[in-house]
Amino acid sequence: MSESLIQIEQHGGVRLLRLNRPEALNAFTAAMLVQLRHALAAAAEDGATRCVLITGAGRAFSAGQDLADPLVAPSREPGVAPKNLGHMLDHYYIPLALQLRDMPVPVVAAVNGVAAGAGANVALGCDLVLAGESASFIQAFSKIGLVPDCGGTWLLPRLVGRAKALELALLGERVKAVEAERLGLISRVVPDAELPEAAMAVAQKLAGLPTRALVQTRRAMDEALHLEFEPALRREAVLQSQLGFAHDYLEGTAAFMDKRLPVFKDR
Ligand code: LHQ
Repeated sequence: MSESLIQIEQHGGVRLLRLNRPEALNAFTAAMLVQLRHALAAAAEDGATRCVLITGAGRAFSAGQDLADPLVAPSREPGVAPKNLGHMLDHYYIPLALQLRDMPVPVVAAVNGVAAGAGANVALGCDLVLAGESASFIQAFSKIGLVPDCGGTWLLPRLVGRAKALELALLGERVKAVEAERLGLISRVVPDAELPEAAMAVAQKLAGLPTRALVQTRRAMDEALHLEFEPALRREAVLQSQLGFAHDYLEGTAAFMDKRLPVFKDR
């Protein structure tokens, strides 16, 4: 049997997913995207998993779409009909981006090397993005005549503002991890050797926090980006009502009063 394109490990409450085509810098094939979606769905369904951590095998996070994949590679023969790239997005990348946004647990990206094209935007679509010092981010689309996809046009202006977003997307230049952190594109940079441990520590910390509150925070912030101030305040009140009836609020406040560590359960 061929080696799995997504390696899966369980570390307590953390489900680690490792993109695993290192010979092609973990460039996404259709088969790999299907495996990644299955792995995310399995993590979402597993009640013991309270955080997902995504990283890459070898020297890259992901070089984005595999440009040699027959589903997207244009034929060089005259008269052969061009591929409809929108189908690839409709069937693979859009479901993946939505799945990441709707995960019932927080998702962390540990960017261990280059993240290009859709590889960059999969990472940026995670809730927290840690990167090793030698990692980099490339909006590689313009160089091959395409627009940023896998959420890039939505994520980039929100993360870094329109001016920088356009610079990143139009020039398609490599942005090193330290600069990415300075721009607000990612959460944190750590020395390369410390990335696996630092990312796992962050993931374990998230796994110990009240999952439902974390996921509702992601949802509320995404929604608030297109709300006026007062509707955002009212949305917070609705969510707070729901969370206030849940176990984790009782547990969190009880643990504070009792001067002990809380044990959160809600998902
Ligand atoms: C690759 C790739 C790759 C195949 C490296 N494919 N083999 C969605 C839907 C529909 C259509 C199209 O697109 C999309 C979304 C997208 O993601 S579009 C953007 C696709 N990605 C790119 O354009 C990036 C292409 N790769 C690169 O620019 C470079 O490889 C980077 C800057 C990522 C890394 O450069 P180097 O460190 O110099 O490595 P390398 O170029 O030597 O690559 C190592 C190997 O990986 C090499 O294979 P080889 O057999 O020669 O060792 C590359 O061919 C292969 N590889 N990216 N996307």
